[in-house]
Amino acid sequence: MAGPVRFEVEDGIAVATIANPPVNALSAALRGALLDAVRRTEADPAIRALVIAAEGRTFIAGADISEFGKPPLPPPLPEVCAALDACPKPIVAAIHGAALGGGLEIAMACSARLVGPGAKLGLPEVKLGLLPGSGGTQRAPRLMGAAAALKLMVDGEPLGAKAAVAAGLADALVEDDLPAAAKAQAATLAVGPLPEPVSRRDAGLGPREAFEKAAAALAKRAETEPNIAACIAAVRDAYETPFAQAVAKEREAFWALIKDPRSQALRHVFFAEREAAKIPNMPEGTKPRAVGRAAVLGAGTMGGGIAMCFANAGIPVRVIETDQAALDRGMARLRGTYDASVKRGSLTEAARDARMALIEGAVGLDAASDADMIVEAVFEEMGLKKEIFGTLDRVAKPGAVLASNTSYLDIDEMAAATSRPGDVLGMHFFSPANVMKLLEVVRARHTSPDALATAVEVGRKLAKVPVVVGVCYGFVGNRMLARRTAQAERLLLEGALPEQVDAALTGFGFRMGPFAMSDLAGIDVGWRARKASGRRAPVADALAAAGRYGQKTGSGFYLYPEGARAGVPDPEMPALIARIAEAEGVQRREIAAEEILDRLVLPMVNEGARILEEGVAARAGDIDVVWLHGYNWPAWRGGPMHHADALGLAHVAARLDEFARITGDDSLKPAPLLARLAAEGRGFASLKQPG
Ligand code: 3H9
Repeated sequence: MAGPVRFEVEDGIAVATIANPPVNALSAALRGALLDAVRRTEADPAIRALVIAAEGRTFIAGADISEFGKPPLPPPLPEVCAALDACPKPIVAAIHGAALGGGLEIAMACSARLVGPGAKLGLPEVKLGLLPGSGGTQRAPRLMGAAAALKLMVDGEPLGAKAAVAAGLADALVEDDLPAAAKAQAATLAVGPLPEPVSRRDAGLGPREAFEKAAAALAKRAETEPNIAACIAAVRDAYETPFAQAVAKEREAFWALIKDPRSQALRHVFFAEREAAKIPNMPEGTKPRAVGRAAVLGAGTMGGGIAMCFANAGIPVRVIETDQAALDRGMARLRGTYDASVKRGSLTEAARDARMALIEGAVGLDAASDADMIVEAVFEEMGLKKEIFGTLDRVAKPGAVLASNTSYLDIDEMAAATSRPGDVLGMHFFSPANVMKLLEVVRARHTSPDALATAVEVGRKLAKVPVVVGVCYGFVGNRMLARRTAQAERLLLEGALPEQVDAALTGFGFRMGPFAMSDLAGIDVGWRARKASGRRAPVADALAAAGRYGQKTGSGFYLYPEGARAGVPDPEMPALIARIAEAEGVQRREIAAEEILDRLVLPMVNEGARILEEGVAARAGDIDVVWLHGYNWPAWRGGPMHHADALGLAHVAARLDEFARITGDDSLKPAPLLARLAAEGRGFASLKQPG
C-alpha cells in the first residue's frame, strides 16, 4: 500500500510502519494514516494489539514544521494522540531512532514504549520558540515526574535510550530485534488487563514541591522567553487541572506561540540552516575528495585553533611554521588551551592526550607534502600569501585542497599564483576557531566543484556550520560588519556615547556591543589596519593614539579600574568625543535609542542586499546563518535579513533613505535589490532559491 503508513497484521498483532522520508515528520497525510491505523485496530475483532514502528533514520522527528503558520489541516495531532490514548486495545511504540516533539507525544499516548539503542527521546519545541502542543506537557510529567519533564522541555535536549528508560519515559531498552520485541510485548499486553493510559497516571507527577523548585529556578528565563513561562504554566496545570482541559489549554498556548515573532524567527533559522548546507549549482554526482591528513600553515592563535578543530575531529594534522621558536610558542599555546579545558572539566586528560597525539609540529612548507587539505593561516598580507601558494603548488600532492583562512583578501589572486586554481578556495574560520561554529567556504572563480564539496564536508566533520560564499572584500560576515562598525563610530560623532550604542545592541539581544567588543579585542588592532589602508575612525584612532587600547591597557572606550573585565563609562568621554566631533565639523544632537539600533543594523541589511545581488551569497538565509554562527546574532531575531523582512522592506528602505539624508552619506541609500523588493511589497525570503 502506498502512503506514509504500512499496515500489516500477523497472528492478531497489527503493525503500523511509518515510512515518510526523510525524517517521518507528522504531515497531515501521516496523521491521517495513523488515525486510520488506530480505527482499524479498534474495528477489527481479529486484531488484539497494535505496534507503531518506523522506517528510516528516525522514529518520528515531530510535527511537520513547514505546516506551521499555514491553515491547519485535519486531523490535528492532539486528536491522533487522544485516539491512541482511548484505544481499548494495547498499543506499543517501537522507537528505533529519534522520537522528538510530536513524535514523542505519539509514543507517550501509547500503552508502552520500547526503545532501541539508537533511540533519542526529546521535546525540542522550545528551540522553535514553542511548547509541546499535543499533550506532551501533560503526559511527560505523568511518566517521568513533573520536575524532570519540565527540565526535558526547557532544555530541549533529547535523552538517549538508557537515560529515557532510567527516567521512566520509556519502559525497556531492546538491544536487538526491536520489532520482534515490540510484537511480543503487544501480545503479552493483549492477554492482560489494558495498561492504565498515561493520561490517567497522576501518581507519576511526583511531589509538587520538587516541581515548584524547578519552576522557581527558571523564573528569570521565563521573564524574557514566553514559551518557557508557558511550559511552566502547562506543567503546573498537570497538578491543578483535569487532563482534557489541561491539554486544551496547552493547545491554546501552542497556537499563541506559533504567531509569536520569536517562534517565526526560530523556525526560519531551522530551515535556513538546513538550506545553507546545500551547495548551489553543483554538477550532479559531484563527490568530495578523501581527506585523511591535514596541514595548517601558521601556528598563531588562528592556525592553532584550526589545527585543534582537525584534531578534535580525529583528523591528523601538521602545524607548520617558518622557524622552531614560533612553532614552539604555537604548540605551547595550543596545549595550554587543551589544558584549560581539562582544568574546567570539559575535556578528560585522555581525550586531550589523544588529540595532542594527532597534532604534529614541523618547520618548512615541505612538511605539507603529504596533506590532503592545507589551510593557510599566516599573516594577512597578499604578497606573503601568494608566495606561499606558489610554493604549495610545487610541494603539495596532486589533488590536495589548498585553502586560505584569509578574512578579507582575494582568493582568486592567490589561486593565480598556482598552476592548479581548481584546488584553491577559502576556508574562513572565526575566532576563537576551536569554538565559533561558522565556516565561510569561499568559492573562487576557478574552484572545482569537488574541491568545494570537500571543504564543505570537512567543515561539517569539524563540527562547523559551513556556508558557501563568493569572493569579495571581507566576504559576507566581515563585509557587513564593516558597515555596522562605521555607523557605530559615526553615531559617536553625531551625539551618542559608547554605552548608548552598546546598550542598543545588547537590548536587541547581542551579548556585547561594538565598543565593549573593540575594547576586548584591542583598539590597536583596527587602528593598525586602518593606518595601513588609509582609512579613519576619528574617535577610535584618537583613543589608540593616546595608548588607550581597551581592556589590556585599563582604558579604551570604557575604563577598567583595577583590571575589571566589565568596563565602566569614562566621565571624560563626552568631552573627548565633542572635541573630535567639532574638529570633524559634525554637529552633535540627542539620538534616540531606536535610531541608534536602526543605524547599526539596517546598513548591514543594505550591504546584505548588495551581497545577494552580486551573488556573493546564494540565499538571504545563508547571510542569516553567517550572522547567527559567526557573530552571535540572537537566534530568536532570525538573522539580519529575516529581521528586515519582519520589519517590512518598505519600512527598511524608508529608514535608509532618511539616514542617507541625515548623514549625507549616499552609501546608506537603499541598494537596488532592496528598493525593488520594497516597491513590490516583497521580502528577501520571496527570492527564488538557487538549485
Ligand atoms: C512539534 O513537534 C510540535 C508538537 O509538539 C505539536 C504539534 C501540534 N518538520 O536535520 P536534517 C527536514 S515541533 C519538517 O538535515 P538530520 C529538514 O528540513 C517539532 N521538516 O536531518 C531536512 O529537509 P531538507 C519538534 C523536517 O538527520 C530533512 O528533514 N521536532 C523536520 O541531521 C533532514 O533534516 C523538532 O524540532 C520537521 N519536524 O537530523 C525536530 N525535521 O533535506 C527537528 C527535519 O529538505 N528535526 N526536517 O533540507 C531535527 O532535529 C533533525 O531534523 C533530526 C534529524 C534530529 C530529526
